[in-house]
Amino acid sequence: MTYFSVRMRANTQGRHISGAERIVDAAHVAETCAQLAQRALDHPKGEAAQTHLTVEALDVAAITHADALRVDVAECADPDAARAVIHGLLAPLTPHVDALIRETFAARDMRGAMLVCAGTGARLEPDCERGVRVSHMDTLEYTQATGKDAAREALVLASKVAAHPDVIAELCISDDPEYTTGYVAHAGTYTRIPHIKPAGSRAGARAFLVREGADIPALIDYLERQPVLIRTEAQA
Ligand code: WAQ
Ligand code: MG
Repeated sequence: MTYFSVRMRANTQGRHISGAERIVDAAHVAETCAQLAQRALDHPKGEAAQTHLTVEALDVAAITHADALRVDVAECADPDAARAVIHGLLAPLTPHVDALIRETFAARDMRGAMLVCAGTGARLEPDCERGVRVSHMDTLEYTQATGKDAAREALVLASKVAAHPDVIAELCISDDPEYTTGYVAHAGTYTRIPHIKPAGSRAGARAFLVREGADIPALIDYLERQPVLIRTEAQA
């Protein structure tokens, strides 16, 4: 079967409005284009003035598969409790945990994720303002998705990222001021973290904790370009 990467990005006078992508078979390309085009028009930031759709045939032999992470939910009543949960999960993995958490909460308006070396705490990506943008991933089975489903899309992204042996963990905070559930992915588990930030906060970023000595160009190539289909529990 042929698969296609279908990607949408939309802007209004250069301001990014919306972006989303799927990997689907030929029978679902037209429907997916329609859904993504509609999504750019329905975005809460306003109807996009320009929407770009890309449909790219994938080499089937190049597509790899990975299992979805297990989903767990931490009990957190407020951002202080959330901070303690994040610290508890990440502190065993790097001596630079405090800087990692501080920088992730301080970052604004990045399009991609920070790559942070677990051993040294150094930033590893070539463009630290932009970060590294993960692309070319979806669920193995076709799922119809009309609106934005943040939790589903985040689980797919986190499962692709975690499948690379040089990524030890991920910390994610949505940049939507009203979406206050974030997550930490580590050791096969995606731990949802409610109240990771107060409602109205403009914080929002991702950080990938990377093994010291990793081949960074190879890791970035995997994150940006390797097509990965994620087996979710429903399909197991
Ligand atoms: N690759 C790398 N980093 C990205 C990407 C990407 N494709 N998309 C977004 N980011 C970075 C960027 O810095 C954003 O500011 C930040 O992540 C947050 O992106 O289970 O919606 O799209 O309910 O706002 C978590 C769901 C939702 C938790 C996260 O992220 C749950 C979310 P957003
Ligand atoms: Mg967002």
